[in-house]
Amino acid sequence: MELRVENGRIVYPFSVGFNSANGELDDFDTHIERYLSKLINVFADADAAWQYLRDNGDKLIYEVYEKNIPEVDGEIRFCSSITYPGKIGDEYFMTKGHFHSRPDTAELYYCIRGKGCMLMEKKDGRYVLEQMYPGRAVYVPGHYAHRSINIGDEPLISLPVYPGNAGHDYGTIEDSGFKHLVVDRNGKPTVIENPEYGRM
Ligand code: PAN
Ligand code: ZN
Repeated sequence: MELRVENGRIVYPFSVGFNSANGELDDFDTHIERYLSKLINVFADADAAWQYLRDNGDKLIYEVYEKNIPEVDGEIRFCSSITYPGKIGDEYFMTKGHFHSRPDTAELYYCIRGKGCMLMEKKDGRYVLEQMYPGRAVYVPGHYAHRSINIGDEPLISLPVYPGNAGHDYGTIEDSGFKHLVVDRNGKPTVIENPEYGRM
């Protein structure tokens, strides 16, 4: 259904359908698709990313369906975030990750399908990894960059909810990356230091 917005605010209640099998949001306003060809530098092993492209062609790594909730204080934005299974080298498919432009704003991710983890990392490099699986919610406090990582073999589907005025700061992560990576070591997700940190 159409959102009713007046003076930049939602003025009428609505509900929305969420497909827990494929993550699609009914009547979405925006659909973002992130393909590997545009994410080469997101993965620590760029050579492995190029090799993947040569071997398989381009690949949808993750996608997001959103409603156009006004990005202002007092509103609540939410979306459907779907990260597909796979690896580049030994690094799992994942989202770009970001800080919020208003860095003190928090976020809640409710996991609907799949198996993954949320890497949360502060600017000083301190990090926390939380598991994501159906029925589990992850609270991301302010000042933590966050990225969802699919460590399973089916789509990782979650419903992130965050303050309307949070905004997205992608530049900080684009410039230096996360200090930590989650990689497959003998079939087990393992956190390592990012050898490319600071020189992405
Ligand atoms: C989420 C993310 C979504 C996609 O809605 O935006 O999972 O990840 P990237 O934004 O890192 O590409 C969120 O954290 N919003 O604030
Ligand atoms: Zn966020």
